Amino acid sequence: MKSSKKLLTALALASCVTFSPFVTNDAWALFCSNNGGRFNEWKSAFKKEYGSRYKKSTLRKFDRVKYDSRVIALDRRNNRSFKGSFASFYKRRAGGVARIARSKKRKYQKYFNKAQKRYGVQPEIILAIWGLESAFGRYRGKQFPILQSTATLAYDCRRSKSLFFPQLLAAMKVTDRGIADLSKRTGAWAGEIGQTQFLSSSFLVAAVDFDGGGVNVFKSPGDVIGSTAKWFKANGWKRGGNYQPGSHNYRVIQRWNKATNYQKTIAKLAKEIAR
Ligand SMILES: [Ca+2]
Repeated sequence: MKSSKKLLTALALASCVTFSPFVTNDAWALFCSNNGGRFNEWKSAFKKEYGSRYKKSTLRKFDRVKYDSRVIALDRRNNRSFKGSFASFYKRRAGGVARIARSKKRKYQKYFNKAQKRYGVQPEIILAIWGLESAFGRYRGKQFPILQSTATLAYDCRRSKSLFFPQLLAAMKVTDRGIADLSKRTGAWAGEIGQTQFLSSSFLVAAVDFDGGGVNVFKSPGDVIGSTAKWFKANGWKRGGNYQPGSHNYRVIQRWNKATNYQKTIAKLAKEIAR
């Protein structure tokens, strides 16, 4: 349990990590490796085993994916954590966010109204997450092709079975359905999608077009707001309910990110935004 907690904490640091009830034993059908030597062999095995689930055009995109050693290096190096006091974490990550959040709330009021009406999720929850994950889309950091990062991590032995293999199946599905071409789109090194940093399995459930023109959680605030709200609804959010620690909705927040300091930060920051 200790190592499992550690990896979740470490991963969470990459940015937000959203976990869906997407557990599968599929990965047992494939081998894994801790270096790139057998990546092409693994890709062939993947296509043989799972290729029938996807269109030929999606499989051609998968064919072009390369083993990304930068991603593995970052995964190995990612030993920082959410440890330390909540107060210092909150100050570092949430300081000054509420003021900007309130101006974003005014600016995108119509989408927040729509999200609240359709999914029952209060604006301040979406704003807290949007601010923490990407400073409302201003922070991008170093970018990596999403399908490539996800495939590399799914092939790597450390977390392939527990986490990234299901993410690869979901990333392929997201691409296959035309929701977003994850062979072209880029994100943080662990394959996160858009301004609230969805993992693929979460995005598959949550993606919604809130402002026309297709789903674009990379650029469109309306789609970021709608999709994030939809994720909360899909994970059991009670319409307009209390979300402080101990409440039902707080347990939904706990599904968004496994790190305690992060969960508490979302609840406290949301309250501060709503004040
Ligand atoms: Ca849109």
